[in-house]
Amino acid sequence: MTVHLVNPSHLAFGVGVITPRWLFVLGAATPAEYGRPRIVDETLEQLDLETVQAGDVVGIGIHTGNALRGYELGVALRARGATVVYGGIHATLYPDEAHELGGAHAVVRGDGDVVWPVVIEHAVRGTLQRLYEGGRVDADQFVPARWDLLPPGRYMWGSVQTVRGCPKHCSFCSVWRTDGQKPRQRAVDKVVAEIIELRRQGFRFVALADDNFYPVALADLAMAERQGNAARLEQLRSLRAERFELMARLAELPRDMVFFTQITMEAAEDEAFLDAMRRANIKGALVGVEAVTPEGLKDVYKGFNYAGEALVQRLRTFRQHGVYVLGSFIFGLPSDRASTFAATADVAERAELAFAQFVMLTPYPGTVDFEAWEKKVGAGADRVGGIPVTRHWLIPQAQRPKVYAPHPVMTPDEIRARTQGVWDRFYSLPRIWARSRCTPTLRSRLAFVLLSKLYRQMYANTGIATDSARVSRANRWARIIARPCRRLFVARPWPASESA
Ligand code: B12
Ligand code: SF4
Repeated sequence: MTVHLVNPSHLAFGVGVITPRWLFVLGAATPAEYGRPRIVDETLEQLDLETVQAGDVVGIGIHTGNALRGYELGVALRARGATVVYGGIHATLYPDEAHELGGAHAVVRGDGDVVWPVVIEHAVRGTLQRLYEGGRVDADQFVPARWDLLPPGRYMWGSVQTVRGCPKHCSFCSVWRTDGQKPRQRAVDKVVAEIIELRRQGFRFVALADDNFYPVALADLAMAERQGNAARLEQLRSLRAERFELMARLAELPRDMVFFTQITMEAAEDEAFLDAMRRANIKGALVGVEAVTPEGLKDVYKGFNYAGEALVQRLRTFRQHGVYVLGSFIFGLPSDRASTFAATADVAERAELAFAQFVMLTPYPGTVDFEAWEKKVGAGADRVGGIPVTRHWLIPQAQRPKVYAPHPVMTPDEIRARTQGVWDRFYSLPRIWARSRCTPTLRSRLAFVLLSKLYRQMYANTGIATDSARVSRANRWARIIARPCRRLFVARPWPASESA
């Protein structure tokens, strides 16, 4: 019996930017007695069904965007006689769907770290349950990833998690509901050990795959103080101290390591934190800017962000402290108007962002936005090929609409076309070249240009969905530039004896 772990994707690029961490965590959680688990990441290459035999156990991890491909695989693998188990955020939200459409024998909700060995044992003994509750495991039970299972030469960045959970409650995000609002921080030693292991394999770039690297804002401390809540204050201070301890340890690693993470904009007010990030070589951060107007921020319950000129200043603060920002913006909010697009592009440029992504408002299940939308459209939801748009992930990729919620003043096509325009403007070659000045050498400027183009090809998912020629052209492009791009990120592996 072989254990297979499959990350589904309808598009394969041959090379991946970031290692999908769950594959290597569940690989590590697979008991040794079942042999070496087989890892398949379809963002590299599609699964060859022939490699799965009757009696094998296949774990398929799905988020909403790749659920349909996951179900297709599950049905085919079940037909081959394999035992099919689903997990991941989408299976957590819709366990019945995986049974009805994905040929599931079992579904795991929540974290897989502790429950996965139990599921395999039940599968082998023939005592499998329909549903397992993996729950939210404590930070000291997070299983460190098994990086020896990595296919060689395929990824640019490793991924290590330092904290799970986020205390905020943004309306478009499900993380605070699934991972919880209580930050679960991993012990510093365990995080550093994994980073060193990745460096031994030649990874210089590591994504800190956290929901929010900054779980305790200065405003949270001030609030606890104002409320005279000594216990809460103590708890927040200790979480904050652990962050500084982690960053101090990262700072001791060789200077060629580069880290990237996701963080809320409030960190810009915390100069001590930003300085610690710089010392730790955390050179980049995805910051959810979302909207550039106060109305837009209100739309997404992100009132803790800034708008207008204050926003530009906040974002520049990161840069002044040596942290380059990948700004994330959402288009299609009810308060957006035709003028919002150019205004957003202006802010992205004036704020000196290194990278940016412009996503169209997608109601993801498990979010406040999704629930409101589903309730509002009800049984009258538009249908594509008989599938209501409130189950958009079940619509085949090529026919999937790009804009879901009706907008008060713009048509879906207008929102899509204007969003595309902003991507095209931000990632035009002259603009990328000008931005690449933020890097020190010609080699790194070239890396910056290649990465910018790759990022745009992989993530600007705003093209006309039915134009499959365009999609495959973009895909081909990404495949061509992905390999040389990867070479710019890796380094000579450390010998096993070398330590930090
Ligand atoms: C790091 C990250 C990224 C990175 C790296 C992605 C990568 N290659 O790994 C980047 C920045 C590239 C990214 C991009 C995107 N992301 Co992202 N990302 C994350 C983040 C913060 C952490 C993921 C992670 O590595 N966690 C650590 C691992 C160990 O945890 P895990 O994946 O949850 O797996 C555990 C359990 O779920 C379970 N499990 C998982 N699979 C399986 C399978 C089986 C069989 C079993 C038993 C258990 C199991 O066990 C695991 C261990 O406990 C999550 C937030 C989150 N809390 O999940 C969002 C998240 C997954 N991303 C999300 C989104 C929306 C995106 C984008 C679409 C954003 C965009 N608009 O472009 C893209 C899509 C990229 C793609 N095509 O996959 C959403 C997904 C929502 C949804 N309902 O699907 C999340 C949940 C964040 C959010 N705001 O809601 N992302
Ligand atoms: S978008 Fe970011 S800050 Fe908001 S709840 Fe999700 S993880 Fe937290």
